[in-house]
Amino acid sequence: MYKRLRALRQASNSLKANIGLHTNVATQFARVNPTVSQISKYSTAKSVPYTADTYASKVSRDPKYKQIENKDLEYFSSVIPEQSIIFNNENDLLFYNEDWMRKYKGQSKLVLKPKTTEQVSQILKYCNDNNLAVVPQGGNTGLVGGSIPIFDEIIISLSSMNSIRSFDPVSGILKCDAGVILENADQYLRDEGYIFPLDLGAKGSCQIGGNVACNAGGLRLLRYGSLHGSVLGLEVVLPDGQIYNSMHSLRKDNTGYDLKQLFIGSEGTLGIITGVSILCPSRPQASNVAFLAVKDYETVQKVFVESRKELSEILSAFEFMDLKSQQLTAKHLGLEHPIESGEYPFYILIETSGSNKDHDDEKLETFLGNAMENGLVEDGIIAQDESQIQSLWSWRESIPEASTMNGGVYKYDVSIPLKDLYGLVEDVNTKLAEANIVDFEDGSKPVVSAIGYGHIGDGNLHLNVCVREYSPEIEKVLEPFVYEWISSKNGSISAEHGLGFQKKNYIGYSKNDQEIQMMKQIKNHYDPNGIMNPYKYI
Ligand code: FAD
Ligand code: 2HG
Ligand code: ZN
Repeated sequence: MYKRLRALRQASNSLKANIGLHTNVATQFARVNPTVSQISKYSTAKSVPYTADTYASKVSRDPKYKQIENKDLEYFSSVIPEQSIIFNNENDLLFYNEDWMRKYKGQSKLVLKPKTTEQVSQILKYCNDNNLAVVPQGGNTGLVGGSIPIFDEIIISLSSMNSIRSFDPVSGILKCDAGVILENADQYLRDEGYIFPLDLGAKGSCQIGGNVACNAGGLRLLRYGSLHGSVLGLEVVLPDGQIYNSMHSLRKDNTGYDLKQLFIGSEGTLGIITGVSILCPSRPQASNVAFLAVKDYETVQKVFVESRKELSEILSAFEFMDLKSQQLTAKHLGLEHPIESGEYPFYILIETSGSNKDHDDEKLETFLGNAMENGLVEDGIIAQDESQIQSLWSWRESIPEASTMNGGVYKYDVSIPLKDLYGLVEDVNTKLAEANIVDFEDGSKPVVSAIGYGHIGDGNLHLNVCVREYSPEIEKVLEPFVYEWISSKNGSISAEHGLGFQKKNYIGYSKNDQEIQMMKQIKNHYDPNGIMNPYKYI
């Protein structure tokens, strides 16, 4: 059973007193690793329209790109075996053409699944020489329409490049193929006593190469930092077929430009990442998760400040969730909320990770005791074992899926200074109400609700506008309003999901003209024919 905080407060100021317990809901929670088969069942049953049709006024096929001919297929068949090629089979192509949100859909007729870096190189060189546009694809869990084609671009899937290359148990450096699934890499490291320095809800499907390509942030960036810090080297195939090899094992190397950084977050626009060398931390020996209820956003911030002060080196995650996100998740999972005692405006998940259980327990309990005493926390629970820890994380990781359950979702992943962060959700809800399209209950309006949650520890809000159907009218209410709002607070329009197709016209809200010009120069230098993931990014 979870240890309950409120009852402890009523009975005693010491959290060590062992009274007051929630009923055990841990076992009811299913671990959510959205695999391919799980993905579509939560989204709208209707078929997804082609992005080229939905956004016909914004994008048209560039005639400079050649269409696939028989001789191209013959060439690809000479490089990889027939079973690594999907051609003209609509059913088999569907997964690769449609995105996770079922918002974007391309019309590719060809998927290639190379097994080696050399094969990727031969394919890319051929495409470059013949003006064939390509989309690199990992697990296709990206949330900005970057991983699917817009027209007939060839999809190059890394899913068959999925081997661990090496692991050094002294330094903790893992070298692997780009197509290794994140959860598999973490499982491998678990056996070695290490942990992958990134964790996120799509871990069961997303790939390390995809994570690096969009510089994913995830649930523990607060502790382990960004991939810009932990990635030590990359192997990348450039559009002309050259293989850039920097699969280094060095933490420190100050010889010249740090070229690998260019590819971290480049979203498949500069080359195809085929190998990753990454520094992995030791797996924490002791973990705790607490789920807390608080009365307002102001208090979320106060609890964050206090947790950093009191938990300091053992704090490894600090997530916040608003009430509507919790109501949706409960409905989606068909479960009661972990804190069963009532509804509260905001919830917080705090994780500690350390090496000494007694020490960490004591620190967490003192912190929570103080927070209760000071009136910061209304109610809360602490996981009592590993399965409860997993259940509480699972609840948090289910929100992205829950947000799609009514039909669709407009997702915005934004960085905003903490004091203003939740204001965006409030103002978007006001804007939707003014447009008379928001309605949380009776199903009569196209927008269900705007919800907010995210990685408070990183200043990163996830604004999800849950809708019954995607529509240009709703999008017009939201954009550019959301981007203007963020810009007015000096935030970033993408904290972690990237630009993709969704935000390619809006980069100007976060980067100035000179920055955009320099990015274009880099793009033109490495990909002069523009074959890499066109119609996206900038
Ligand atoms: P894909 O979706 O296949 O591709 C993403 C982009 O990278 C595309 O532009 C693609 O062209 C490019 N790409 C993919 N592989 C390569 C490669 N080998 N070389 C070059 N380019 C490549 N993101 C976060 O940052 N934090 C989160 O907490 C988080 N949680 C998520 C939870 C869920 C349930 C879902 C569905 C998504 C979440 N995401 C999160 C978004 C997403 O960024 C991650 O799921 C993941 O990083 C994408 O990896 P992927 O292999 O699926 O890449
Ligand atoms: C998360 O933090 C992911 O759960 C996904 O970044 C957020 O779906 C979203 O908007
Ligand atoms: Zn996130």
